[in-house]
Amino acid sequence: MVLFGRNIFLVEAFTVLVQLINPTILFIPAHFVPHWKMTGLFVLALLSLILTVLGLSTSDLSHECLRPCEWPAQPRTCRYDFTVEWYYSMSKACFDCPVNRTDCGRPDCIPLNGVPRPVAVVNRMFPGPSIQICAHDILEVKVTNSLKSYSEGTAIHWHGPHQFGTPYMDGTAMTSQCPIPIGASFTYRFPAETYGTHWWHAHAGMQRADGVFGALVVRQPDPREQHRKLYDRDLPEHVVLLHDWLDRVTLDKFAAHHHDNGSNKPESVLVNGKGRRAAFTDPATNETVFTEREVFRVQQGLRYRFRTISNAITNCALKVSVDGHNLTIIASDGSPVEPVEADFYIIYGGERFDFVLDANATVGNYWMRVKGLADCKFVQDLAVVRYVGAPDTDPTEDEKIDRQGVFVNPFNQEASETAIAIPQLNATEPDDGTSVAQADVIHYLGMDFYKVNNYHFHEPVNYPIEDVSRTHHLYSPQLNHLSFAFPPSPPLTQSRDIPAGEFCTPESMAAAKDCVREYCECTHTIEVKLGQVVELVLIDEGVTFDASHPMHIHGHSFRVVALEKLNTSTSVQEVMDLDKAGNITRKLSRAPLKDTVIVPDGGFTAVRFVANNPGWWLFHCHLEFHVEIGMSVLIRVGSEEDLPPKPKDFPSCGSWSPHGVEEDIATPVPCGGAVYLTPAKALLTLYLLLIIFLLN
Ligand SMILES: [Cu+2]
Repeated sequence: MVLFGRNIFLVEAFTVLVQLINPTILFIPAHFVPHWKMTGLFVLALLSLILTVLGLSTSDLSHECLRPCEWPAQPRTCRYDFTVEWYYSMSKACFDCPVNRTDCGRPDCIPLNGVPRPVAVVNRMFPGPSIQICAHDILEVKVTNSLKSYSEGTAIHWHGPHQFGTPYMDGTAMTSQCPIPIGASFTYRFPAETYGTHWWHAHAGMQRADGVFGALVVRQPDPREQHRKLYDRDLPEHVVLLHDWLDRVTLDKFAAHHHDNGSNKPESVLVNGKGRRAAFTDPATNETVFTEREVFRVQQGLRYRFRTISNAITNCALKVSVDGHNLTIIASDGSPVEPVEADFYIIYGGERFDFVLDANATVGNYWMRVKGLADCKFVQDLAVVRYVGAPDTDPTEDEKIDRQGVFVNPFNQEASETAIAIPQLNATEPDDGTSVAQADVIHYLGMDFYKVNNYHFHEPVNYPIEDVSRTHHLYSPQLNHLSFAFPPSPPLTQSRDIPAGEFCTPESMAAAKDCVREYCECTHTIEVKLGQVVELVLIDEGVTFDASHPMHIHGHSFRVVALEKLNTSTSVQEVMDLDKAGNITRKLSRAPLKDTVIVPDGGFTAVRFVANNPGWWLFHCHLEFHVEIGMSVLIRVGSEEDLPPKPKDFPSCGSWSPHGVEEDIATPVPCGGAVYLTPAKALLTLYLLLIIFLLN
């Protein structure tokens, strides 16, 4: 089997069990393994196979939907159960991990980087279950909220799938649905029509930042896969989730940063939830030991497709490279691009990049370097690319080497021969309606951190921004000088319950307030007509900080038609003037399709999409602290009549205040209490009557 065979289930189950017994014996010939272990392994593998066949496997990579994708497609319904709860890394389930490496693989042990802290997780896994299915499968995920001790609602967003015709399944709390209450469940069900490397994450509170996320890979059958000839293997274990990580719960850091002068920088970077930070001492040898790094195994002579996803939550651009190898970038955010060979690439929060690694080097161990930039510049993580036949040891190359050369997706830097910006990539999907000379509608969206009295963090009388020290200033990341506030009910399902005054535009707010000087907060909404070609020109004025915002759209992919860094700072007016003078060149053919894109600080990014998916779609910065305090806007596509029918008995929620009681519609209870005759009671009565009758 070229991709991976059905026997992956057995192999995978076997591997997990081998790891449980002793990870150090992996890939060691059988005759080196003690006899009792082999017998134990065989029995456990057999048991595991039976459990897998019965659909009771505990591992996400043994799901029946993880299979070579058939052509023509034979869709399956892929069911998952997600239980979201607060848990703990390095918990008692970890016993003597990492001193005893075997203990790190115990059930429910989440070692992370060795630092103990509360984590929000799905099924006590970190990252959460990896969903890997085929295009057109029906994905059905029952999410149960068990976040008891924190009493938070939750929702799971499918980051990448367009939800065309199923907007109710987008999983955005207070936009497409009510948060799932504690103790309740909500079952997402939608056809996986948007192929490629995607992911899922909580879209309620800051749970995503504390661990509620995982991969969602939608593969295509070989004949449909444009770059299929470029690689030999597309393995489920080569899905790579990258992210920054904090030593404490995100809310702690958020509160300290926003209400005081606490840091907003992460303490570490993790690869697939693994990293090294806390040092432990082995009492037997007195040696210092750490938690394990992620290892990716390759066979010399084969070419591998790697799928990387960034769940960065802070202003943390990540630079990815593999020592001794170049990377051939073939897709971003699920959409294929013409292959580009690079030394490294930079990935921002919410983005995905797929690359091919040609395992053509000498058999050995090579660092996969994930180096932090921006607010992550002092942290990095290393994983290992290990060739079959190489020893089970770390590479010897200096951990601090910073790879140079040709790269994709520059960070706050102008495009050049060596710095390939996103619009320089060429989509391989055919052009669409966005290729017209002039979009139907253009919205210029300015962004920066503005010095306004955001009353959530600066009470305007007692501690206004101008009265506290510079280190205590909270600058508001806004879009067109508006901070987004979610309405009291989700607009997709309960627009009639929302007072009209909740929604706003910069123009409607300007009538009441000077939002440049005063803090303005409302449900900022851009309305577009169904079928319109919409262009958003995103301008980062870049005056306050050098932060860059990765902007993510729900419900669509956009074409990135222009991206330019102009200076250390700019203004909306400057970019509008440039445009008016014809000085912004748009790429109108084969512009890359993405759903998340960076806006250079002191520059602009222009994106276009055909508004063909009716709904209310959030468009927002993907940095957790920015979206949390309103760096979002709703894009309403079409009208109420254009929406697909709402699923029956869809949950609702909203504000309430006392205004009388409901009319008493209960059936009057007869004297002595009501007698309700159910079929069972009727049968029993008949039976008793029959006995009495026969006995007489
Ligand atoms: Cu941002």
